[in-house]
Amino acid sequence: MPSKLALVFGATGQIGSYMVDSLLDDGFFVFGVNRRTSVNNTWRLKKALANKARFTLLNGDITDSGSILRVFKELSDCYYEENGPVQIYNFAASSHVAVSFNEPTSNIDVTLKGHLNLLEVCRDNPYNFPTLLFFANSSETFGSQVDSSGFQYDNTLRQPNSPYAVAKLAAHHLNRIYRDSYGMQIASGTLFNTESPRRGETFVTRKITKWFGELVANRGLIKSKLQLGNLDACRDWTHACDTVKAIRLMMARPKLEDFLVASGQTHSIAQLLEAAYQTAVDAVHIELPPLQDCYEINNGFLRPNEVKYLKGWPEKLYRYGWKPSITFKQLVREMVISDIFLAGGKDYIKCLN
Ligand code: G4F
Repeated sequence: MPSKLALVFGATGQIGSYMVDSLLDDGFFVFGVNRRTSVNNTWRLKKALANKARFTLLNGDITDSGSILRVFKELSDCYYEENGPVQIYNFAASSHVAVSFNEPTSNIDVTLKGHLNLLEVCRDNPYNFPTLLFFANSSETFGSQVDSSGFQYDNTLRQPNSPYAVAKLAAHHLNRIYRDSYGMQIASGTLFNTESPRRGETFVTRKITKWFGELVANRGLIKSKLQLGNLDACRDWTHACDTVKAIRLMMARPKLEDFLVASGQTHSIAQLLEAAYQTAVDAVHIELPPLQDCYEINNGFLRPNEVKYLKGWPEKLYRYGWKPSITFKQLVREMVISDIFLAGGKDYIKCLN
């Protein structure tokens, strides 16, 4: 008889894949949902896919209710009442903020209407198994709002600055409405920026660490400069493993509620750039060019409207004993070293401790 059941939408993405790993480590029987694409996008699930006994990757699309229903049917065949409610995680989104300005309709279709489809299927679940639902909300929903203390709190006003953030905020409110109206168990976790070596290459952290990885593999010779946008914006970065621990903790509460996942610290993109550069310099035994020769500002990476400053205070998580285990410096180091390896520059690394 299988153990506890979990269903992860967005399983092939960064946080989704770490969530799958965490649930499998904890003995869950996990279904991941993957939207069919012409290119293989399952590299983050290498470990999970090797666990044929307890991990199944299903094709499905959150924008299509029929496909969600078919996933629920598969799940119902493995459901045993004594194992408790099925845990459902929704990480599926079109998560690139800048892209949402150019493709607002498709962003809202996936991020908002996709989640609404899931809420509706959970509400009228024809297979009757009880569910605990997690929604990955975003700190982008705060827009430019910051408390006078310099933090965003659970109750800080949310005033989105992008189509993506509008979609996330509307879905966040739908969660509250479905919880209050139908007694559904739903947690909406406002995630501040979440990073790791599995981060997509177009987000600023990974874009920077990948570029330094390639610089090292190229023995310090610059092929073309790193192109960046706004270096003054500040972000609150947490390692994806810590984010997943926080979400699991909140999903284990007897009554699900909304919460923030943040490190409580903020750094500018310029500080991130400097930290990644210094990490590379310290890690290798070849000479790297001065930082100012490595990058240039490209206005094409500026956004029509920017969120300038994010720093969250995860009050509820602190109360339940969570705090991040990986510092900003350790996170940057892990990403830079991983990217040096990936680019083929491991022979230039001095030592790994
Ligand atoms: O890495 P980013 O693209 O992440 P952003 O926009 O903060 O969004 C991420 O975090 C949100 C949670 O806070 C998630 F909801 C969202 O899905 C995503 O995971 O950009 C970070 C900052 C921005 O201020 C951006 O303007 O970096 C600045 N930036 C400067 N140069 C750049 C670049 N961002 C990108 N992607 N590429 C650049 O070249």
